[in-house]
Amino acid sequence: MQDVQKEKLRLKFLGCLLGAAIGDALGARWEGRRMSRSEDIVFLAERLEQLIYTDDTHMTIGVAESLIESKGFDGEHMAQTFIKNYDAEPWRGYGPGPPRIFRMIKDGEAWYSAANRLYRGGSFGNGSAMRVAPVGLLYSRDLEKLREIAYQSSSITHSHELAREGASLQACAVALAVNTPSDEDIDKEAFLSKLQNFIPNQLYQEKLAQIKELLGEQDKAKVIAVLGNGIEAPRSVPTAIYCFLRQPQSYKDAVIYAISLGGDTDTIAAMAGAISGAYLGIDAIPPEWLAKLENKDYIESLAQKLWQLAICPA
Ligand code: AR6
Ligand code: MG
Repeated sequence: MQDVQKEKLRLKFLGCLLGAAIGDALGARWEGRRMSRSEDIVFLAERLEQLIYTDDTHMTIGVAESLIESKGFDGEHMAQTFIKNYDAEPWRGYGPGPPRIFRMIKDGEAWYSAANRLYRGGSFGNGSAMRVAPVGLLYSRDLEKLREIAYQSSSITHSHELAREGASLQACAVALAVNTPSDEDIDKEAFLSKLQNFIPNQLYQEKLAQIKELLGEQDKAKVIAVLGNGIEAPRSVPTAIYCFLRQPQSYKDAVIYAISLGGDTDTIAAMAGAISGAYLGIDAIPPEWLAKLENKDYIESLAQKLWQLAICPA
């Protein structure tokens, strides 16, 4: 790869992880609300002194740390990284499931089986899709490997098929965004077709078809009714992809629109922000938002190390 190509890729890696963290931190202020006006979200974003992220980013950091330290996926290492991070900052707003799984693993359950004991058939919450962006970045040039690692990283806490497929779909969207040059317009239909070819699950297939139908839709209530804005992976991952595809040329518009839909705003904005940042690169993120992000330098350093690993695998 030429140096100029490598540098463009670096900016995309930074844009993805920082874009996800900012989406999470901005969205967290609106979590659980109904629809909001874009002007109100922008107004609050301008007034906030600091952008404090939640479990979405905390776990994304864990995924990135583990992939970097292990030079690839190591389930035991990733599970222990999640546990270490959770023990240090349990107040980040974790969903109900993961802390229970961390306890089981601490008590001796294997990392690959603990999650099966939660809920019926494992969790289908969006907790494994919200943190999967580093997998999408690192394996963007090998979608079968990406699928396998997305499944496995999901299985640590979310073993239900809908969570595993949701995580792989989000990782694939990040990878396609990374692989599309930012000075090239996104072909929305081609982007959706590639996702449809990638995902075997029927429900996600239907959701991707609905995204296409909704691209010109002005009525947010209809978007929410069809795609959802909830905590379940199938009611949030397709929504995040939609938020990106609606306004692919503006990171700010994609994230603000995601938050304006209400519901699980931090997670949907984090996932939309990850895809948008991966396409447009860090330069598309408003500098005043970047400057206010908690632990920005650390998140940036993780993105940088992931990039180094991606261009020069061990
Ligand atoms: N059956 C019934 N309900 C379920 C099932 C199931 N098989 N699986 C999940 N749920 P959880 P997360 C419901 O606990 O995915 C933070 O706020 C159930 O109500 O695995 O890590 C983040 O910002 C369960 O409590 O947590 C994200 O928004 C819920 O889905 C979110 O939490 C969440 O599943 C991530 O949560
Ligand atoms: Mg959330």
